[in-house]
Amino acid sequence: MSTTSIPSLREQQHPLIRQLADCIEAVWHQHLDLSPYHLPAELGYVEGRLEGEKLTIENRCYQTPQFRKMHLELAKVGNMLDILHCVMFPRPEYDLPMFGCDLVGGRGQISAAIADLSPVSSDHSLPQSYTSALVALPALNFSQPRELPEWGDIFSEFCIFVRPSSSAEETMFLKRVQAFLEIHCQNAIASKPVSPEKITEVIAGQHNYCTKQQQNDKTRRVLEKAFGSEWANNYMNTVLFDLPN
Ligand code: BLA
Repeated sequence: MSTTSIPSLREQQHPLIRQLADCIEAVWHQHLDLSPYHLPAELGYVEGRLEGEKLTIENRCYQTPQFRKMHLELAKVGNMLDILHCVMFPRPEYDLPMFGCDLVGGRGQISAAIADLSPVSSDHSLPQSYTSALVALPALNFSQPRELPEWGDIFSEFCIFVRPSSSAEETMFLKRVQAFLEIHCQNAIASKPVSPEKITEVIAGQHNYCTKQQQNDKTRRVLEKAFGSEWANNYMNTVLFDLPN
């Protein structure tokens, strides 16, 4: 284990992952009032081994008045697997959706690109201000859409889950994530705290989101193989998808 991270993983990642990481941080810095968020000790930068290859994980984490945790993670397994994972967890006092994004690639090709603003209300609808902004975005056509797994009922009708098949499609994905983030940040800073009853509903919605994401066996398997099942379980439950209080 090491606490230094030079050179940054970012320079070694697939170009789309690098561009998306830069884009996410640029939008965050531009719109939000960021403070550091401290991850559990020893989990900011981690190294393990997966099938003889080195697995490196690099985390960046912030918080703001509206978000209790904004997590951007880059991971790399030798030359086999490049991963970007990002989740913005709103404070439950605000009725805001969950922004989530995952990019998984290897050997020059991104196999999975997913991004969404996922609802947390009990009727599975987004706040009206989000819906009106999202329906106004142009419809996108990707040549290789992917099927969501069973636990994917948490995602909204605006979710994009594709295998980008050209650099034009990679750019289309990048621009759509940027639009999601801008809509999200603008709505978040304009939002007002909600009633105690609504807070209870938001917590339940975030709880459901995290519990479903913890069922992603593909993520779990990568982490288990490199670090063991206990470590993987702890990492998924405390860093990737910790439950709100
Ligand atoms: C898929 N996630 C995957 C896959 C891998 C990982 C290897 C399979 C890729 C493929 O099928 O082409 C691995 N993802 C990781 C690892 C980390 C990670 C190791 O983030 C972290 C260290 N996952 C998320 C978030 C979303 C998400 C925030 O972390 C969505 C907002 C979704 N990832 C997601 C989905 C799949 C996936 C839906 C496809 C799962 C399936 O097909 O069963």
